Amino acid sequence: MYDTLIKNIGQLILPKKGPLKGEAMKQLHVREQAALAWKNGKVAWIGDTKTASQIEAKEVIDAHGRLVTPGLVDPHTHLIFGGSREEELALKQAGVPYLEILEKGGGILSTVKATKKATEEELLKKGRFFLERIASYGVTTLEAKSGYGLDKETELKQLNVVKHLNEEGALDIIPTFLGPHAIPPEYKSDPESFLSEMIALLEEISRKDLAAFTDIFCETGVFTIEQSRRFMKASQELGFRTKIHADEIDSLGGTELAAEMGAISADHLVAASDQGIKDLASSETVAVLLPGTTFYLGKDTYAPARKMIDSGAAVALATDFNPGSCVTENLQMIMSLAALKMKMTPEEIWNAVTVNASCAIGKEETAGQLEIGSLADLVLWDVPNYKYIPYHFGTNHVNTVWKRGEKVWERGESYVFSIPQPERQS
Ligand code: IZC
Ligand code: ZN
Repeated sequence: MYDTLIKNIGQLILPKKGPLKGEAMKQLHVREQAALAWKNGKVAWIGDTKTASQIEAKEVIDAHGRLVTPGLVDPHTHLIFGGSREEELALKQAGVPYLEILEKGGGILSTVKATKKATEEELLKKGRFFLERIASYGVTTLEAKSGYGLDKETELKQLNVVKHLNEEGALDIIPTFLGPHAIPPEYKSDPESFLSEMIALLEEISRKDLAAFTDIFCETGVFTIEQSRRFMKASQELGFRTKIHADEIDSLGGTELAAEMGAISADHLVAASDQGIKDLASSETVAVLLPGTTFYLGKDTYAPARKMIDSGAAVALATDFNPGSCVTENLQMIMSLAALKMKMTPEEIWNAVTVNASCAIGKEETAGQLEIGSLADLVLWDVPNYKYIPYHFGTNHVNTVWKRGEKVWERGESYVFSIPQPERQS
């Protein structure tokens, strides 16, 4: 006896294990007229709708020809922060660049001030609020960075909040320490000392198991390539795998550095050089692309996803959810931007938000796929096929989300319109 059976699934997406590099990203394993059952939070049976009548389950759900996929994975978010930055919208409209706002003490530094002020309880409440919305968009596993403390107390406060939210168990949240996210004004003339302070925190974070990865913002006016290499080396010596915000605005060579250091992911990469792309393709580093950020910063040049995939790199997609440069929890919107602005195909996009995203956060064994024995993290969508999601943008197509077989979000009874039906061959 299974716990739940979903039958009459029009398309069931069963991605192959990642990392999928280059050409392999074009293959998406789709099973039509399928059914799936789980027990004790794990996928226990996958078959045809025809044979599903032999399956006994406590609960049977009729998908009516709709799409079922693994729960989405969002491998880059800045989930925990105090305050918000809507006042900066007018500056953006006036053409003030993102890095200039930061240089003047706004941007990340304004969120740092608000995060220092917030209590752990306030950050927890706010985190829960965002998590519910993230789940509503079909995400069942995500990464969450610190980086709005820039001091020991507040960085640990952020990481403790992530730990607490993860223990509450609605979604799996993978924590990343992003101490070197900006240079505090009092260290402006001595960034090396600030970096040393952040490096000094690594031992305690490791001992308390508060982060799986470390990350650094390698960018003009923030941290240099040399400083990034120093921080990544120190992280690796303590057993952390590393991530890097690389070549987002200026082409500094962070992509090359990520490959050189064997980073688990290199993120942004809008200004990655041809050499950087080559290096990525021959490395195990996953390129995490964040087209929502390019869109939100009002820029026209997106990360060269086509060049990366055609060169043989593994590409993942993420929201970059944060209060400044990409204020959205909606990974479906990112899928549309990937299609429209980076010319990724629907197959590549689905691999990028499932298996490749799970590889970017070290969860390739448990997240982003549906196999017998894998977690029953899945989404029932109010759409007829997988190509429909990037196509119909800016809205939420989710009907129901399960995490470890438990319903964590559903659209509810308000759903009254008939869904688009897949065309059937007679
Ligand atoms: O708060 O602006 N780019 N970090 C690096 C960010 C954007 C987050 C922010
Ligand atoms: Zn980021």
